Amino acid sequence: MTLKMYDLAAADPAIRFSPNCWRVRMALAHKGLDVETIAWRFTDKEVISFSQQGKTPVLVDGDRWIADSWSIAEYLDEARPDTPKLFECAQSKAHAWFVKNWIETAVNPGVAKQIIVPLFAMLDEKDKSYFRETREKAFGMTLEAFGADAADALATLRKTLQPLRVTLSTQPFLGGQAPSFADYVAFGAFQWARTSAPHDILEEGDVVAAWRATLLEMYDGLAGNMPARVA
Ligand SMILES: N[C@@H](CCC(=O)N[C@@H](CS)C(=O)NCC(=O)O)C(=O)O
Repeated sequence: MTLKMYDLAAADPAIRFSPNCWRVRMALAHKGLDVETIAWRFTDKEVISFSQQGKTPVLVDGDRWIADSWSIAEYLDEARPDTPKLFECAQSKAHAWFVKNWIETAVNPGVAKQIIVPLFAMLDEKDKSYFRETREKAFGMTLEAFGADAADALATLRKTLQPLRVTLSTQPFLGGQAPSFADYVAFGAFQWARTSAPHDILEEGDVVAAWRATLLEMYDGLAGNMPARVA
């Protein structure tokens, strides 16, 4: 039975920008699993109410559902043991857990500054007031005020990426010679930026950009086929 995944979309249903959803799209491709993705909007809460929470990604596998990108990766390795592993062993999973937490606490906040205002403009009209209200409450300021120091935040973000840059200068992937879920977690942040920011967050010649380009091309260009906001 084909897997189904609820995948956050912009007003244009073809634009899928969620970093957490991209982790799972890449993980499914890594495993060679077909998935039907369903464009989901922030305010479509009732559509995924069966999952007892209001966020995507949500994966549906027959009569089972799994929410949360990390839980989905764990589920896929358990439920599809004959497909390539996302976590080769307990130790690589522990390292990927560090990457996830580093991305979420050190990288994503800087990416959010770059994308917040342009992403708002891309959203479906029905999502806009919900997005503005929830994010402004979380930030304690307007979207515009939050994004106002995007240029300074970009310089900081590029410095923050140094551990990734140094690592990828001696090995092609965070997973070593082949990508693991750690790569897809990190890649999600760049795909979020690529679909939503009006500029490239990486400088030309950055080894991180070369790694990103490789991942954009993998799996028949699954991620690269998603239109970028910048050429
Ligand atoms: N820990 C969750 C986070 C999921 C999450 O925050 N999803 C966002 C999209 S990236 C969402 O659906 N937000 C809905 C909302 O804010 O109402 C995961 O890794 O999947």
